[in-house]
Formats: sequence, structure tokens, C-alpha cells
Amino acid sequence: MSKKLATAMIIVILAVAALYLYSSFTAGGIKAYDAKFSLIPNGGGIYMIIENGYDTEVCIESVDILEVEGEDVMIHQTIKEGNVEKMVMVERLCIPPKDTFKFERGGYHIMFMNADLRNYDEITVRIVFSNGAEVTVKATKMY
Ligand SMILES: [Cu+2]
Repeated sequence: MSKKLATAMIIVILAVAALYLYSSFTAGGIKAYDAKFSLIPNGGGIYMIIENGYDTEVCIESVDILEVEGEDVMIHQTIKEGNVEKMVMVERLCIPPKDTFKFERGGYHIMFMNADLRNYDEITVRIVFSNGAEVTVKATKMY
């Protein structure tokens, strides 16, 4: 075997190993997708699907919108009492092991205030979880 070929083979093997490590990390980690946001004056709501691939429960520690600073972000649940809809603060949101959680309009949502995102069609949302895992997801504006 030539030296060049051996080197090429080692590179391929390393690349495959890296790909394997990466895919097993994402399979065991947290995925966030289908992220969207809507606006109200001075704030809005963020919706997405989060998959907890871990064997343990994970809780949301913090949510940030990377395009702005000083925003207030909280988790709300919209509940219906008769014909009245109201939003309730969720102190701590946890996702059971190997479970999928949906933030959606009219249900659980991520609410932000003190952030003017009228000029954005897309924002970057970073979520940090109780086990130290972190996901960053692009959210597109809903019309
Ligand atoms: Cu809300």
C-alpha cells in the first residue's frame, strides 16, 4: 500500500468515526425543530418541538434570543376557563426521558417581552437545559 493511500484511508476512517460520534451525540441529546415566532407589541411568542433523547428528564433553565439583549423570556401556558383564555406562568418546564414536547399557539409557549423583533424574519433561540445541554434553533416569523 502506498503511503498516500494509507493516509487517505486513515482520513476516511477518522471522518467516519467523527460522523458516528456526532450522530450518536445528537441521538442521545436534545433536538429542537419547527421553530416559529409571532409578535405582539413589544414582545411575542415562540413555538417549537423539542425532543429529549436522554434517558433522564431535562428541564429548561434559560431561553435567550441571540439577536437582542435584555429581553425577558418566560414560559406560559394558555388555558381556557369557559370562554376565557388566560396565560399562566410555568415555573419550571421539564421533559421526561425520551419524550417530545410541543410549544404551540394556544398551549405552552415561550413568551418574550422587552424585545422589538419587528424587523426580523428569523431569530436565533438558544435553550439551556438542566443537564448542561444547549440547543440553538432558528425560528421563522409566522404570518
Ligand atoms: Cu404568554
